Amino acid sequence: MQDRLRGQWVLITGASSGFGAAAARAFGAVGARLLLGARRLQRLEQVAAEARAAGAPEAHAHVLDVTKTDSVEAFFAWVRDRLGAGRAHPEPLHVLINNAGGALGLDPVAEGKDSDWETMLQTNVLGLLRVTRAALPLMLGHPGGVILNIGSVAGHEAYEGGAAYCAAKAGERQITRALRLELCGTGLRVCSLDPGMAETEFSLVRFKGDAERARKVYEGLQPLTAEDVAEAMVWIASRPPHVCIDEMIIKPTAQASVHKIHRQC
Ligand code: NDP
Ligand code: 8X3
Repeated sequence: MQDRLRGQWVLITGASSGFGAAAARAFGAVGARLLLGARRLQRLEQVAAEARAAGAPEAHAHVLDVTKTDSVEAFFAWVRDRLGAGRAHPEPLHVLINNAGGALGLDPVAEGKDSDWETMLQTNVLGLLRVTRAALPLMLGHPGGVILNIGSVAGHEAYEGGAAYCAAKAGERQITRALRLELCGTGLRVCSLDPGMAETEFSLVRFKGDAERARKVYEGLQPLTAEDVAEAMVWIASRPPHVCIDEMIIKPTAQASVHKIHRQC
């Protein structure tokens, strides 16, 4: 089944760490060709090298800030070049993974910071929209393509201190559903993969570099790894063209809900 991805072009946003970096290696291992974007170019180039070492015939990196329309447009000009724009038969983009995002802060609304709220909505919601708008012309007319958006359990359940992040990920779910309706009949698939607790740089970013606070989030339980989530991405993207995984929730066994977590300590 994963042979279906061999030679296909897979674009991953937020590929410099966590899920995106693990996805680059996992898609590389099944022979996909990769287009990787994030703000930290040096990290991204290192991930591209790892993906090639894992088996990717090609893995290219380019700086991308999904919060800025100019940056998204420059990134897609580069993508079109990689796909052979200008040639008689440019190649299509087969898989788009909208993964760039994250949370900032865990403040209750009463103490919330405009800059945190704005960044969360810019990356998780508006960034996803901008990237998808730019990618669609490269996918339409090529049935079987996949748009895979990374949501979260936070889009399903609210928690204290998570108002803006939960709103952003609920927004991602609704964008996914709207796109699924808009693209019905094109042969393109639109999917949401919604993970629970996974140990990446997510909490380090949320707590603005406070490594001790980030570590405590996962204390006493076995969280998901980035590789667990990347494996699910490869599975979703490698279903036969008539199969669309509309939504998948993936959580650590110890996490029954955002509030019900079994910790052994
Ligand atoms: P990481 O912090 O490890 O990775 C986040 C990635 O997003 C980085 O590559 C970062 O790259 C990129 N990114 C952030 N802002 C931007 C931007 N403005 N433009 C382009 N890229 C950006 O966290 P995860 O891997 O855990 O997070 C990946 C996705 O998964 C996010 O959408 C997150 O909300 C979601 N998620 C995470 C869960 C978890 O528990 N870890 C659970 C559920 C969902 P750079 O800084 O180089 O730009
Ligand atoms: C990340 C998972 O539960 O911290 O999306 O919101 S959670």
